[in-house]
Amino acid sequence: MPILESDAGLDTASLGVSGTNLPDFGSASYKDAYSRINAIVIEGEQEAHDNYISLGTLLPDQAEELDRLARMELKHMKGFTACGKNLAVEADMDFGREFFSPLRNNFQSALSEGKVVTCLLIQALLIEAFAIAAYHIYIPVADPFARKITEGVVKDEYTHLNYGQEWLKANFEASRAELEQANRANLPLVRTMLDRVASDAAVLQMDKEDLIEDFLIAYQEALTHIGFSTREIARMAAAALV
Ligand code: PL3
Ligand code: FE2
Ligand code: FE2
Repeated sequence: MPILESDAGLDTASLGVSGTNLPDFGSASYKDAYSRINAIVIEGEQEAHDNYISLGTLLPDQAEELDRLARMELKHMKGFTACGKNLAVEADMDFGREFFSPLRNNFQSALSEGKVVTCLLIQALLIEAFAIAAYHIYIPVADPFARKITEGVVKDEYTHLNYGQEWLKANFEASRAELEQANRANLPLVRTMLDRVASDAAVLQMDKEDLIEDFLIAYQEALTHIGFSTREIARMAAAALV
């Protein structure tokens, strides 16, 4: 597929006439949207690394395992950095940092209070479910280089979600009240993040409703596994509607 220099407002990505179903990865509008999405992903992977290291300070007996998870996140970050370079896109890292600031602030205050349950809900459930949804929806519309990288990454993200859900399952009764509270405080932030990324994601041919659906499936499956009932999960999901 030829990658053409496009005129503003008339690029093949938005018209979907590139000859295949894939976007025009070289168009100005694709690269502009990618500069923000790529930054979100790079920042998200970097913060995920930092968060797993921080969790190791709250769970010293788990520090080795958490260190292993953290190292995977650095590998992801490097992979997605390469994806941007491959498309000659410069990631807008100021945007990426700002995008994550509400969740980052909540994680940091939970960390300073030693609230391991809240930290796990934010990083291992919400952020990982968000990443799993985003990467799933991205893979079929990614350029071949990024598709290969993202396919490798998404497998790891299940490992991370799984880590959080197993710990919370093993400590369910003691964690239940804090989980509900942390969900109420943080699920609306994820909803806002999805809303904010929707227009750029659309340029990458990623559909917002698909993202929400995939996110809710991953998140609700995790809550089920941890031990919540269907009714409790419905009540928790409703926190995102307010
Ligand atoms: C945890 O391991 C990583 C956290 C990253 C969060 C990713 C959010 C993604 C937002 C929408 C992105 C589309 C995917 C495009 C990939 C270049
Ligand atoms: Fe990751
Ligand atoms: Fe992860």
